[in-house]
Amino acid sequence: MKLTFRWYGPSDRVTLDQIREIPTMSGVVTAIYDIKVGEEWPLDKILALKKIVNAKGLEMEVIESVPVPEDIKLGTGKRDYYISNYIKTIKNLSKAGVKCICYNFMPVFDWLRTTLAYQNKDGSTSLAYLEEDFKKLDPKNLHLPGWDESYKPEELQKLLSAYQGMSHEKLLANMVYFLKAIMPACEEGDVKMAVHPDDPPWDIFGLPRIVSNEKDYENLFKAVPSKCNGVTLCTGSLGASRANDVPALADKLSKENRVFFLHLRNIRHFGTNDFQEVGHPSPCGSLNMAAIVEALVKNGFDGYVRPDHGRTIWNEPGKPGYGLFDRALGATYIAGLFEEAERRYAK
Ligand code: DNO
Repeated sequence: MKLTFRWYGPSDRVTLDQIREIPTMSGVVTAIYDIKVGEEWPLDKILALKKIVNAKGLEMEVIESVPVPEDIKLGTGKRDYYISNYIKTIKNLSKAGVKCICYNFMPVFDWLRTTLAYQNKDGSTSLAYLEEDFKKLDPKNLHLPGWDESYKPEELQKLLSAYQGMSHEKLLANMVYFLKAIMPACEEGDVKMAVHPDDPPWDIFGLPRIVSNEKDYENLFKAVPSKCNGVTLCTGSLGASRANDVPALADKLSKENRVFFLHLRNIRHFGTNDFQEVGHPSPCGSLNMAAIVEALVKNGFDGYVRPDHGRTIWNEPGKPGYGLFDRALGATYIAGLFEEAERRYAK
């Protein structure tokens, strides 16, 4: 496996110099953030970013994310235009040596929490989802923590009404249409598409979500069997649902060679649907991290791994979930889990 770290580009408070000092770190997972969703990423911009990363001895083989425009998810008349741009971006990324693209297919919203500063007993804070607070949210007047408010309220309303009547089947058909169109470029350029699961893995605000569980993955791979169609296995996202057995999913998907990228983090369940993010080690939460890693390694997993959201610890300022300290602790824990599993299953 290759251990990587998410880096939000040159303006990230966490620097490449800090990242490269984390033991066994191979590279960063990053993106170009100043291009409008749906537009082509020019090759020169990609190469300029890669140069900055490589200059520090780090690789840039994974992009998270190339966002999928809502027109593609909705299947509007403009989707073919956006798909052709997406294909151009894939080709440019491939030319720059990118091997894996993480994306999601969640309508309107990406990950969703009700607080970014859940108070832990040890003094740290973390992201959490509390069902009771979620029920109080009004999609017509939304101020979600972490939500970048990229839509003006009237734009959001327009978008939400465009999704009126969108079924799971229709959304899947739109995803399949998109994937079938881009797979030839991926196969030619050896770029793996790794869909991130829905977070949390259930429908929200009446919007369908279709990358939430084993059945969803079955439908997806049946419809688009290409070897470049795979997943970002995000343990914290999938694990937020008690119905998902994450080690079993890791086993099944890696046996099928569908796991290209791994987001490792732990969560703790409480209540019915409530969960909070915790430190990475198994004893901190509800997931068996060692069993997940073991399942993957046993099946020959050789993809990219990154520590996912950390808690805010040691009063670190900055982006909740994406500070340096707790993610670096997570990285060394992950390196340890892999070292042991790889030793045990060495061929
Ligand atoms: C949250 C991330 C997600 C992820 C996207 C992929 O911290 O894991 O925002 O990057 O869903 O498109």
